[in-house]
Amino acid sequence: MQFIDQARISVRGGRGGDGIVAFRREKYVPAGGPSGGDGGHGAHVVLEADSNLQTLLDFKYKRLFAAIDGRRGGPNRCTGASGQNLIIPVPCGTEVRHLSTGILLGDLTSAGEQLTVAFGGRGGLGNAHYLSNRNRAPEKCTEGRDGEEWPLQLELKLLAEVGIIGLPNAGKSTLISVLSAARPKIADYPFTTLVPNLGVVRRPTGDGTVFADIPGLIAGAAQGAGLGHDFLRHIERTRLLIHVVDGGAEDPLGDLRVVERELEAYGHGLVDRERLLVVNKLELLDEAGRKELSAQLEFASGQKPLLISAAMGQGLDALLNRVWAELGV
Ligand SMILES: Nc1nc2c(ncn2[C@@H]2O[C@H](COP(=O)(O)OP(=O)(O)OP(=O)(O)O)[C@@H](O)[C@H]2O)c(=O)[nH]1
Ligand SMILES: [Mg+2]
Repeated sequence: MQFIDQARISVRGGRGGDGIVAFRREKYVPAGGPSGGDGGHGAHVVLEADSNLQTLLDFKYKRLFAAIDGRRGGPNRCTGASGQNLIIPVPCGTEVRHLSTGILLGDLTSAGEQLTVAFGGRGGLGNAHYLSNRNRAPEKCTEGRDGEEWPLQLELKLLAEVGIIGLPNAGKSTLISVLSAARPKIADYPFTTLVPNLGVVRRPTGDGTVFADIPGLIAGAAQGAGLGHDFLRHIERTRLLIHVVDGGAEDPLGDLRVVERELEAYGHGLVDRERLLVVNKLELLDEAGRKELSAQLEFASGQKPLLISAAMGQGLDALLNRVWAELGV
């Protein structure tokens, strides 16, 4: 499933260094000519597609990117230094638009692809440039030019890598709300969530992974009952599913089976998708109850469930560690 991650940034090329006025002053060289060097050019701002990034998360914090200015010219016709271009890594698939006009400047699709988004200003000319037969001692030089400055809109179509599924009311939306900045509606009645909510969760390596909270599945979802069917299609493209079972429900084991059966009935390889089994609302169970439920679910599903309380924030680190391990990040 897709959603659009957006960021607005400003980019500014470096200013060109000024040219200078200088004259040769050397022993035995009377009336040395003009020797003022040119200014260096301002550096460019360049966007580069980087396959290690998946989201535009980092642009929420840093918005202005200015490349460094060129240096002034020096005496003896020395040209000032031109700065190194500022390279900004962006995820593959980022579209770059001019903010106010919406004009598409480029689409960075494959890793390593570059797009120059703000050219640095040219350096000014030193007086050595103005030497002529008429004027043997020019006093003229020019200033460096300003670099370009643009407001940009970055857009990235995100794919959810992790899907959160389960029966209505299991606590899926609560879970995404505590893991990410997403703020979906949460309520104690079924079908609170009508369309998927997406949230970006920061992984240990720094970048984000997109989680999708899918509307509750019910028996018959694969045949079109409830809301889930439309969204089963969306989770086809996730890499990992988190199946949330309500530990406080009357029959958690039965609930697990309902959802498993729907995945199977839907086909398209969904039952074979990597899945983490999570029991939510653990604080509603006492120690003995947790053990018993864990054992039952493990027996039925073949994997040890992770116990969490989304509402109380318990077991979330362990859950995320498992998620990163499964995704190989
Ligand atoms: N006791 C307890 N209640 C929880 C916990 N997590 C969620 N809830 C409650 O469970 C109810 C359902 O939570 P939601 O997050 O809306 O559930 P959902 O799975 O998104 O439900 P649908 O959108 O209807 O499919 C709400 O009243 C939550 O406050 C928990 O860890 N412990
Ligand atoms: Mg919900």
